[in-house]
Amino acid sequence: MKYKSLVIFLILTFVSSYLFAGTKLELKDPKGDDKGPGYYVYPTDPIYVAGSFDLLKAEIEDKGEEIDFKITFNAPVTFNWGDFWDVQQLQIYLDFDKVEGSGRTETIPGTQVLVDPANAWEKVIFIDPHTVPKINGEIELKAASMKNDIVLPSKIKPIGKSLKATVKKADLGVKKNADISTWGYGIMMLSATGFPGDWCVLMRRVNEYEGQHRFGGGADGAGDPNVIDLFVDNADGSDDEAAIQYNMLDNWESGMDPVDTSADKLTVIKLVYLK
Ligand SMILES: [Ca+2]
Ligand SMILES: [Ca+2]
Ligand SMILES: [Ca+2]
Repeated sequence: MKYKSLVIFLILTFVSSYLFAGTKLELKDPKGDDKGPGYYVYPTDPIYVAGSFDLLKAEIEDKGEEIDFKITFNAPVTFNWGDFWDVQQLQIYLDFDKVEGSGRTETIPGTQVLVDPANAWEKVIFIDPHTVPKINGEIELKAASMKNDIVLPSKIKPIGKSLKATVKKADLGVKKNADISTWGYGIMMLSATGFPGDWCVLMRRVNEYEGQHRFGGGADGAGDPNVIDLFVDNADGSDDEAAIQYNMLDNWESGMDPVDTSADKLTVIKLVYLK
């Protein structure tokens, strides 16, 4: 009898710590809104294949000790020049508690957006094709004040038109039985570069005019968002979400000088909550 209750106790303990393991979330995004605030254009070099920055779907799965994030866009991942893959950089901002003012509102330097204080984030997952020492060096140099809240995946696998990142819950500082369906998600597509601006953590900038390796449609200063696509609203992928994104990313002002930021005003984004 004693043995039997011990077994039951162990089973219940096991079940409760994995209560939410297996939870799967799916976010969708409309096709063709890979234009930031609606008017950005890709760089001219053919390495920036049409659709490479067009987010379509995010599948998030609780695996118990880890969480998988599979992000799908509208062109296959390519492998011509990067340490791992070529052009995409993804940032996934997580709001664990949905408490106004709890967490950070500034984003990784060079992203050039702010997060609504009602959606203030606790951790950001950084998915970039450079080596871990290079990424950590950039974070140390340019984002030291938030380095403890920037989490690198333990594994990233390119699959067709997707990047699948595996992140340890321990690295996010959350319990094994955290309910991922209550979190807020700010999933953004940027472009990676090994030669970023002085203040940018490996992301490619948007300028006034597009160039071989610069997006166009923004400003030569630093006030314009360097975000090309993101999931918004309830992320059901309906066409109206393109307009919501364009409005959300459009509220910026910028001077002409990328170093003198006194005339800049960053736009404010909201995260996606499925519950
Ligand atoms: Ca899209
Ligand atoms: Ca928060
Ligand atoms: Ca979008």
